Amino acid sequence: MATGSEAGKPAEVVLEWPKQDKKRMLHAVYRVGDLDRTIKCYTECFGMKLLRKRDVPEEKYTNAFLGFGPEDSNFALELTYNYGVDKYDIGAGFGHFAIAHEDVYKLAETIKSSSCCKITREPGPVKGGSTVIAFAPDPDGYMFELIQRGPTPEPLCQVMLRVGELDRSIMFYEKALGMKLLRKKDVPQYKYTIAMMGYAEEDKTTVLELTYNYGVTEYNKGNAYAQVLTRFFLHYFLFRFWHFLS
Ligand SMILES: N[C@@H](CCC(=O)N[C@@H](CS)C(=O)NCC(=O)O)C(=O)O
Repeated sequence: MATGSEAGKPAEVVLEWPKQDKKRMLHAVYRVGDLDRTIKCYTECFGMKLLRKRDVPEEKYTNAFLGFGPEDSNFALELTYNYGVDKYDIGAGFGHFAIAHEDVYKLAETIKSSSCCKITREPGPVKGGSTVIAFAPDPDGYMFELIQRGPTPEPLCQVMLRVGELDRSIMFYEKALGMKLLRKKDVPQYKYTIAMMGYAEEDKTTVLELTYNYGVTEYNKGNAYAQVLTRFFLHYFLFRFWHFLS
């Protein structure tokens, strides 16, 4: 019988512990060039709330937390503004954040009529499928996918990352972070495969969408984002992990 890393325990037992826990994804942490500009876009266009803000002058940065509900129950975006830095390289490894909305056509109209955001992909069925989506980049260029979906407790529903080796990444998120593979979909006509990874169902919580583009084994990571935080164990142990690309 295979054994796990905890002395003498079978692998099945060692891997059982994450399932007993209330794990969830907490924050995505990334850098922006103008905090007020991003807060205006996320609140006025996307409908998020500014949850809190903290300035750390001794380290010359300010954080702002935004999301659709309180941080103790909802995923949040943790923006970092470094004094004097107004531009970052987002890289190609980051794909998008996704917002679930009951009427993507209406949301896209709200975004188009605002001065702070735009739509770069008009609402309509996803290529190769039927779900209605649209794309709206934020002022720094971080992409937001708008997904038409019924009411959900977590509208901030996906973080999409591109990976160079899908099975290896799936194993990492399963074994190291206790996530489950929720579904996998191959879209051969557009030459990519996606794997949804998370701690609960896709319509109830934020999930990681891993995208593998056929034949692409490496992505430029840029310098704009740092980490996604998850909560492990019942007491708050924040496990910071770097995006696992290849
Ligand atoms: N080559 C794409 C593969 C992933 C992909 O195409 N995803 C779908 C959403 S699941 C998409 O963006 N479709 C574009 C569209 O329907 O216009 C990428 O790396 O972003």
